[in-house]
Amino acid sequence: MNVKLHNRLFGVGLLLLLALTACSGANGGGSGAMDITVETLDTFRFSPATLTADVGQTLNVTLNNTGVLEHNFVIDEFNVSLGPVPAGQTSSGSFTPNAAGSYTYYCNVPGHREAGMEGTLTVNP
Ligand SMILES: [Cu+2]
Repeated sequence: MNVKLHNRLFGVGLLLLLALTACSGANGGGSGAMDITVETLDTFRFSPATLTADVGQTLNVTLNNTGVLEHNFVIDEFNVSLGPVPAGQTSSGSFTPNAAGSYTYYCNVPGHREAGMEGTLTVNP
C-alpha cells in the first residue's frame, strides 16, 4: 500500500514537471509570437537597433514615431514595409521570418537610410 501511494505521488510529480516544461517552452522564446515596439527617431535611428527572433516566429511590430519627421520600417527579404508613419503616430504589422540569417531593416524615406537609419534583425535557426 505504501508503494502504491508512492507511485501515485511520483506520477503526479511527473505530470507537474511535464506541464511546467511545456509552459516554459511556450513562453521562453520558442516559436511563440513576439510583440515588439520599435521607436523611430528623428536622429535617424531605430530604437532598438537590433532585434532577435527564431525562424517561424511571428513578429508583431508596432512602429512608434516619436519624431516630427515621417519614418517607416522596411525589410526587403521578407517583403516587410510598415508605414510611412506620420509624426506622433503608430503603425502595426506582422511578419514571420522563414530563413535564418542577419537582415537589415531600414527607413526608406529619402535620405534617412543614408543618414544611418538602419537596424539588424538576427533570425536564429
Ligand atoms: Cu526615417
